[in-house]
Amino acid sequence: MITADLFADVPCPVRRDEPLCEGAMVLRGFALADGLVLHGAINAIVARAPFRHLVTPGGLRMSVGMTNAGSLGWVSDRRGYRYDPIDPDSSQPWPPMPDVFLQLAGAAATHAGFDGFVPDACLINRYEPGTRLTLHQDRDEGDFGQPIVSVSLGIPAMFLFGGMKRSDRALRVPLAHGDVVVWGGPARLRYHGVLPLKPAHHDAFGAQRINLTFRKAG
Ligand code: MD6
Ligand code: FE
Repeated sequence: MITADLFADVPCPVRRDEPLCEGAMVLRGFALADGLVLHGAINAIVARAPFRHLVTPGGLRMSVGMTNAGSLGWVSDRRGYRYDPIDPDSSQPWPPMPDVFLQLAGAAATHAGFDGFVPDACLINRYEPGTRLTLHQDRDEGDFGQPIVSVSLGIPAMFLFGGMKRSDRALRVPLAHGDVVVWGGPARLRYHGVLPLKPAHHDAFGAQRINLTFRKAG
């Protein structure tokens, strides 16, 4: 196949859909065209609600830096995990969800077959080289009928996509700048995580990976 050989070592020349399982799909390059606008919007959010390292209910400091935009923000402390309308660091509401976030999340969900997705929470994760996210389920949201849309920006990461039990074997899914994962239906409660990031550099984002996860939390 001439075409396969021609593009064999080009990472992601175009947008392309990659099903992971029923209910979960990687939309390669779906956010690429919005990269610069997203970068500016993230910087404006972080100026008001800086990244912080949350503590798990068990007392461990998370290596991923986190902040939020939208009417609800995901937080963790010794009391547990929850969605809170107020940033506990500033005692102010989280910065509002930028239009570009809402548009992108809605379009990605529709593309993957989940129409009418209107997120009220965007968790913003910052990974530096060496940072990881252990296997977990996303189960603090009110309605598991709503999908999650996850946008990867900056340096690449290896995403772990497991099963319904923590001990189930996990697929390894490389995620690059501009990739979007949409996740819902029968896949909504699958375990997942991120392997420790390898050192790398991205022209706009530097030595970090930023992940936006959009949820309907309330
Ligand atoms: C990350 N993502 O990619 C972490 N959760 O940095 C998540 O934890 C996640 O990508 C639910 C659905 C999609 C995700
Ligand atoms: Fe998650």
